[in-house]
Amino acid sequence: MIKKVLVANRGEIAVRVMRSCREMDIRSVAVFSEADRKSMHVRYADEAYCIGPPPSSESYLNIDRIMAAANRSGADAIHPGYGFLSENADFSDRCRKEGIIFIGPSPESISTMGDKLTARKTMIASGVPVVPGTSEEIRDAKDAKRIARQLGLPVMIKASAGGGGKGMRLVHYENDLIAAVRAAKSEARAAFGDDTIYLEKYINNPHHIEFQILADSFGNTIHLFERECSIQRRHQKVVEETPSPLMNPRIREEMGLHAIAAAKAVNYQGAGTIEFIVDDDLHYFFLEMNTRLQVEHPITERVVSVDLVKEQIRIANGEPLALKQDEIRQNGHAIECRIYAEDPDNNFMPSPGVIRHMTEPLGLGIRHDGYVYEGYEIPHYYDPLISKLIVWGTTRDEAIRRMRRALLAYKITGIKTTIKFLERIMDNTDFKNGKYTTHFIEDHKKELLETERCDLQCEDVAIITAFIDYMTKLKKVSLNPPTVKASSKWKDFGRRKGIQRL
Ligand code: MV4
Repeated sequence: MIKKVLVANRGEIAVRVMRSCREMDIRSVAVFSEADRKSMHVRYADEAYCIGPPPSSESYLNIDRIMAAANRSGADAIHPGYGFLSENADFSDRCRKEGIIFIGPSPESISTMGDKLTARKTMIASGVPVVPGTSEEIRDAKDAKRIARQLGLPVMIKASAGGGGKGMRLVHYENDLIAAVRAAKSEARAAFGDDTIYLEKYINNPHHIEFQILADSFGNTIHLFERECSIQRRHQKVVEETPSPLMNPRIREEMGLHAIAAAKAVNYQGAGTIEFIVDDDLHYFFLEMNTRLQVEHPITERVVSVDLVKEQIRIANGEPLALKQDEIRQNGHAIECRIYAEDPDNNFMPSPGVIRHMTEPLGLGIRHDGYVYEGYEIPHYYDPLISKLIVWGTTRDEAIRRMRRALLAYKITGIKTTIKFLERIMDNTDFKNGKYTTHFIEDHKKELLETERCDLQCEDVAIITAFIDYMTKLKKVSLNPPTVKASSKWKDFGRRKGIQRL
């Protein structure tokens, strides 16, 4: 049985994982870079090890140093969180070889799903619908032309080693195809060391809907319904919700069964996510599988009442799933807003720095997963995610209103954040009506980014007020110089009739 877990991550997700460990009486071990000595995950853990300099390549991505910390601490398992090494097959393999439990899938599952062309072929073989396109790689321009004619333009060129929008190219006209194929190949070679590409028909007005799955080592695989993640900016999710306003019970059940089939096709174990692209007519297609716990997992936890990290740990312990498919229900509605240390008025430039003041939203139906505190300096080396605000309501309308209240109550000063931008999304008519696709942010950029006439933080107001107060008193003092010689401090005070010296 797992007694001690090393969390190979930082920030909010490291704290999130350790919270579940504590509830299970499992000791937690933090690893941290030199830039993260004062990070909350280091304070929260039962013990902590410095694993190197600030750049991730020398710390959170360094497998040798993480394994050394695991061995030194006597941890019997490693939780990778999301990002960093979470979808690295070599890391999962290394844990297996060193006899440390990797709280995640096997290296084989990670590799199969990590190679997008192999994943596509595997899905086709298991009867999971994929986007019309090739199941073999595109070798040259002639190949590309023939296939593009068969599919009909526009088409998407995708890198097999890519994913999450990396190395993608949209082609509208046949004349652009040759150049696009060449560019995509060289870009993929430079970025991933692998220039394998394939073609898919372009899906118009797509919705991004993903299914959460859990699979144990006894062959039990269940799904925990969907998350609607179409509100994105440059392939970075901004708002997620569940249930999806686009879905109906029939399509939900069908997609859930296909999600389970997708996981079974790679003998998946642990928590995972099947990403689908869905068009306006509810045709859905497998896009890729994320073989990790995702940033937006809390909305599923809230609506289905399952602690996904605890389930991951139980599965890693070799225990069977406690829940059966027919015991899982969606209850109410949950929304997550991602709060980033970015400046929406300056093209979402990262805004690292010291948190001067913070007031967190509280009350019924609110969960706040973060890691920053007053006086903490957000380093510039890592992802600028500060926290995730998750709300629950009995209905979608109540959840949106609750999120508005929470965002209005949420104050962070010292750095720029995306809070105001998120408030505007909650106020948007199309969002409120549940009528949106992955083009939402681009389509509503103007309204969402409208600059404030006055953007003062409360410290600025305090400084200005103090200055006005100072100037007012300065005037009074200089216009009415004391006429009576002070005989004592106390008499003088009374004579000045309330005008106090600064
Ligand atoms: C597509 C597509 C349209 N047609 N594939 C982007 C992330 C990666 N997982 C796949 N992506 C897309 N693939 C076909 N055949 C549109 C996107 C896409 C997208 C998908 C999900 C969420 C946001 C997106 C934003 C732009 C493009």
